[in-house]
Amino acid sequence: MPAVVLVGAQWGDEGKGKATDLLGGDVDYVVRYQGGNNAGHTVVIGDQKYALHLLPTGVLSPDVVPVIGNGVVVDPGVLLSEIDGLAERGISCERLLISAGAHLIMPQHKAIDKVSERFLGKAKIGTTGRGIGPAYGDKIYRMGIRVQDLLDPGILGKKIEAAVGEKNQVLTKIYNRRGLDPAKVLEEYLGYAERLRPHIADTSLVLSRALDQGKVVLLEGGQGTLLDIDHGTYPFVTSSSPTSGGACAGSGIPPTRLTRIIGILKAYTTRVGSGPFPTELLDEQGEWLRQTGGEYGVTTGRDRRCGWFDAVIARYATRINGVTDFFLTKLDVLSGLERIPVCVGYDVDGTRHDEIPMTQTEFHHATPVYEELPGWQEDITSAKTFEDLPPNAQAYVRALEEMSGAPISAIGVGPGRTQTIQIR
Ligand code: 2SA
Ligand code: GDP
Ligand code: MG
Repeated sequence: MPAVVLVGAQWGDEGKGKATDLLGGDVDYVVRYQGGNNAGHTVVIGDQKYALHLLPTGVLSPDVVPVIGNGVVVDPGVLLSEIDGLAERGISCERLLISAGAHLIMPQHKAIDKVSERFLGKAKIGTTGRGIGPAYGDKIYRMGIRVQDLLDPGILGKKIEAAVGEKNQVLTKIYNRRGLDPAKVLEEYLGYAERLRPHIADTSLVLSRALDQGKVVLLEGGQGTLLDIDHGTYPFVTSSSPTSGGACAGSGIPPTRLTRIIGILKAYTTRVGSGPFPTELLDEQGEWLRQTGGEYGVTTGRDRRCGWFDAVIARYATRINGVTDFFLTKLDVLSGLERIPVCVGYDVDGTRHDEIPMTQTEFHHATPVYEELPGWQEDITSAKTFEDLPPNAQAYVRALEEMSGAPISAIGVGPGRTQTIQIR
């Protein structure tokens, strides 16, 4: 009765969308358990490219039930446009289930996300501006409005009145912005309620029963380990728990039912938004990785910061998530390099660190200690087996596996559904 978690091992954009899609044929439910439409998960099927934000990637597999779990923050307007966009391309979201316990992103959350980032100036987080942090803030502050509130117009009206009233104080008095009209917000959300009603469910119960019946549930993480609110590079993180622990809290599936934790690991490192990034390349090498790897934000279009593989981070991801195996992605992007530096530890003010330093001050001071591995020149995008890879590419994979502390079970050699080598 397996429940499998798929988690980003770095700062997100490791290729989780493709990995989820790849497993789609063998799973019955795909569940988003945290985050919201800050995520951008790309899936390439034949000549069609899909960028999913709030919908679980499983929506692209006709026999999968896609589920938005209680840990997600839902922007209903965005969700409906995503559903409509897929419908225009012949993909039905009729099976979609949305947890009654998930929280709603409200217009005030988006307004505050944008204005507070401007207020922070140079110290900004570099958020996606989708209202994620403020929505989770209200959840923790017990002022949130949930999907189930859409089912009761009386309650919804009262909650919107209170929440918009409070945030109008913040918007007008602190940020000197115009407030929102609660009546208009209510009207807008009542419209969403009509369309979303058939999808709202007690998803934790549905998933528990499915597991009892021997169904396979895949819990699809957004963002990545280093963006986790607890275990990431705080405050330069997202406001949810992308790590495997978050999969339980955000879906209602208990830890005892998890059977496999797949870490998605890019063959180099990227990050979008502010915050420390020891292996970042600010030179033409970084630009080369960005262009060769197509490293641009799927949600905001921002340039992603790029750097070499960081084994300290990979080991950390193994430990924090309990990774059972890794999918290594984008190995093809590294073809053509003479030598490939890999970060094996940090120098922090003269002291060698083999683990992520305890404090963020130290992490900000970390400079990478590199080992260089020999590169390969061949195009590997058509490789079907591990043995098809050039010897140096095989050695690179084996070295990363050794340093990361968990076996690599699949290797991505291109964005396409079929461009994956299964190892075990
Ligand atoms: P937020 O909006 O509050 O979650 O932002 C807080 C930090 O989390 C980062 N973050 C992400 N990092 C990588 N990928 C994400 N999704 C998009 C993508 C990003 C995009 O797939 O490309 O399009 O810009 C994602 N979502 C949030 C964010 O950059 C902040 O550092
Ligand atoms: P996610 O947020 O983890 O789902 O990743 P994104 O979709 O934001 O970014 C990953 C990008 O890499 C997408 O454009 C994918 O199509 C692409 N991709 C995934 N796996 C591979 C791979 O093995 N090789 C190449 N070249 N691209 C890949
Ligand atoms: Mg992404």
